[in-house]
Amino acid sequence: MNNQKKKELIKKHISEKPKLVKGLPSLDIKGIANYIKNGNAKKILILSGAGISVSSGIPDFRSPNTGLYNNIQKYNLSKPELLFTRFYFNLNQKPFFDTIKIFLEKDYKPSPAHYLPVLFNKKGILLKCYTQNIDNLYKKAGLNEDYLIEFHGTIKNSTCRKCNKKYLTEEIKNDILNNLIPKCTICNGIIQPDIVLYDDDLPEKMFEELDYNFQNCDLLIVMGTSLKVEPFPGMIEDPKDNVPRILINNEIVGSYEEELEERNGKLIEISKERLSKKFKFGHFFNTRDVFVGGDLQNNVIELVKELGWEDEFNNLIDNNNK
Ligand code: CNA
Repeated sequence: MNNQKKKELIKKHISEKPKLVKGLPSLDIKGIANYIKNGNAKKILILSGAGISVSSGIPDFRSPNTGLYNNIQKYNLSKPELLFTRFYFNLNQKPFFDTIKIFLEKDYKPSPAHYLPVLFNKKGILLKCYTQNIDNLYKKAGLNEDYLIEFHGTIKNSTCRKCNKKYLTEEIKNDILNNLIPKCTICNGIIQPDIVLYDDDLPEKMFEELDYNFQNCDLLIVMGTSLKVEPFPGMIEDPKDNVPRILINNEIVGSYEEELEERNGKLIEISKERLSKKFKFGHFFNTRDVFVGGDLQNNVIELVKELGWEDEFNNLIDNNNK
């Protein structure tokens, strides 16, 4: 193709900036709120991570200076993720139990972000809420368990690694807080809270309905996650191309550029098709991806205000706290 032809083609593309997807008036909170208010979102999926519980008092993993990964340097691991592998747990349980103490030290309260799916469910527009969090705060906010998938397990329950006897973590909490490894009353095996470790298989149940939900959702809300732990990074690629996606987070993650940069120089290949499904914030061809930076709790409250559901939202929180 000669240069003149190329220029003409580029000009044609530029003058034909694609329209935003149906029902989405603008790429911001207002646009998403209008999309919902006008009845376009009846099957909302939420994907969330540790960032939504930071304001409740539980640190996330990867935030610089404050994340839990800052505190585990003392174990001299080549990378902090090792501490949460089954391999390492089998060698040495103490760092694991030390690190999870923080989840048991206080009676943490849900944040506004935990109440968002509760509100959507009340409005009949929540399809499912998938979380990587283990802190049980969605349930404390009153989210119906049928609408919640805790991908990485929950701190609430525990199991003996040897005989599978089930415990409530409340029963072994004092041992953990007193630096003792909790042991089974039946077989003396180690009792571990039901947190999924790297190398563990995720229960089949987690994947039930997953394809269906992602193919049928009409809005994806991602918040408080660095999208570093599979399968979440892959999950954002799954909604149909005409489905708006909003990322409410301190930093941009899961983006086309980030992915390109990460893969650069590495042997890991990512297909063009997958790459094309990453977030396209700021791109000329972005027709549906909204990034809202800054504190996510303020932005959740802003979204609820834009929806005009503030009173109902506040009542919901007040009633749950009574
Ligand atoms: P992460 O990797 O620590 O990422 C957290 C993300 O949230 C980062 O992108 C932050 O920038 C962002 N963030 C933090 N605070 C705010 C805020 N106030 N406003 C906006 N953005 C914010 O955590 P992920 O969830 O992505 O990683 C998955 C791990 C973390 C899972 O295995 C979890 O079990 C594990 N984890 C869970 C909890 C919990 O249950 N509360 C706490 C710590 C770690």
